[in-house]
Amino acid sequence: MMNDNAQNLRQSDLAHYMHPFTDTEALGKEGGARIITRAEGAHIWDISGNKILDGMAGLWCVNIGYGRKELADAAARQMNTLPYYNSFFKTATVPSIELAEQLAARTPAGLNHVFYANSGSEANDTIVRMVRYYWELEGEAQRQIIIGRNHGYHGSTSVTASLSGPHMHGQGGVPLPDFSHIAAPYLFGADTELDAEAFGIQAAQALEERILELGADKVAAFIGEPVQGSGGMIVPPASYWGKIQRICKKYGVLLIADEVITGFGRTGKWFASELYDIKPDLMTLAKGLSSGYLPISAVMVGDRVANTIIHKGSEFVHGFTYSGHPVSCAVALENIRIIADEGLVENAATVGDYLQTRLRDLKDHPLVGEVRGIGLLGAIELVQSKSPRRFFETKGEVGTRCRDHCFANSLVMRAVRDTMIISPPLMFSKAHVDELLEKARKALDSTWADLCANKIEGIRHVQSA
Ligand code: PXG
Repeated sequence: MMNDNAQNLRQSDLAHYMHPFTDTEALGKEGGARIITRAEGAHIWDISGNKILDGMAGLWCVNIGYGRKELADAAARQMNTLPYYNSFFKTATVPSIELAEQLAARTPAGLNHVFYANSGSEANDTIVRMVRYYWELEGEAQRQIIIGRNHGYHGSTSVTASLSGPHMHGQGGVPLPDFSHIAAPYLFGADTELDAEAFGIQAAQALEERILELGADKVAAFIGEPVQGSGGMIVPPASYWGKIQRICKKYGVLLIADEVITGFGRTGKWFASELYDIKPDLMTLAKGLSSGYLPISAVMVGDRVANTIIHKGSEFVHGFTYSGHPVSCAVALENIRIIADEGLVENAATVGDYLQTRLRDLKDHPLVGEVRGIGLLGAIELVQSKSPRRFFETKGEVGTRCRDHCFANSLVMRAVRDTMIISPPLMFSKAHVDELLEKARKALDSTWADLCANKIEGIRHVQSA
């Protein structure tokens, strides 16, 4: 009965449902989607009853873990009181005001205003309009260009895909004009003799070079994720952000920290901007803001931009029907309460340290070129050869195979090219880390066995262990 149902659902899914970032034809050939039916804590269950450890917290978002009834209750209470009202036309709702106050208090100093949206993409789209409007009001309307980075990810609307790195370009008329990209501070991927400190400075210097190339009077802003997430978990050297900040200041360029992944405890601090001492003019929040229980995002607007827009501007012609949705705001408030009351940020720091230590145990594995991470963000980069360092030419095949082995071992780990990514719920315990590492090693062993048996398409095994 259950299996018939699963089969029918899979067929219906293939017939009607276009998934994001999915090759639907290939999915059909593989037998269709894995259907997830329930979740509790750090585990999810599929329709066949398999219990799977979620090493990705959904899509980097379920920070408090699954199954928290308090959030369902907060949503139900708000739905029964006021399911919807907007914040256009001089109105507001109680939860949207309370959440704005909370966010202004919790985010780094100077970020005192909030503009709500419903996704990270909408928030970053909002930022692009806001930044350009700011420069118009400041009498420098020619400052249009926003500089992002290779491997950056800021969303998939036309504007935010343009902000994102070149891996997001090439389809559907993207990139739009007036976006520029510099290299990421990706030490392991770079062909360099520099140490981390010097490399960080050099990577940041690329921003100054680009600003000068474009003309400082044309550059509106620089955007970066403090730690790049879906581009392959790129943790910058300690020297990087300080230098970036100095360059932005020197040329008056606005600094945008996209904390969609790193916000709300992921790195062991409430916000990664604290970790790297970044003082952004604007900050993007989504995902962990509601732990993914409902869609909501927020732009934190620093005093410099807010003062101009509020005092020099008139109406900012921008907003969404669901900006500041009261139910999403009520859920976000309860989520933030849980993160604070249950010490989940501190837990992310402590269990995160344990995760980083245990990850290093994998360095002896013949496939593992590097492990890296911070807090409850981890990455295992797979290479064809450790020394000399050689990456797989078929970028992604080996990672995908490893991810499939993870699933078969009841573990969700995401593959970015050939880097395996870990971003679990912040309520993860050391026992969860142990479970994850045990399953990850098995998946690595199975991937290695496939490689040695030349079972991965396009790759001939040439490495000696
Ligand atoms: N900024 C960052 C840093 C993100 O990681 C967005 C903005 C866009 O948010 P929305 O809510 O519009 O998706 C993201 C989203 C993946 C994956 O496969 C990552 C994201 C989204 C979907 C998939 O790693 N990050």
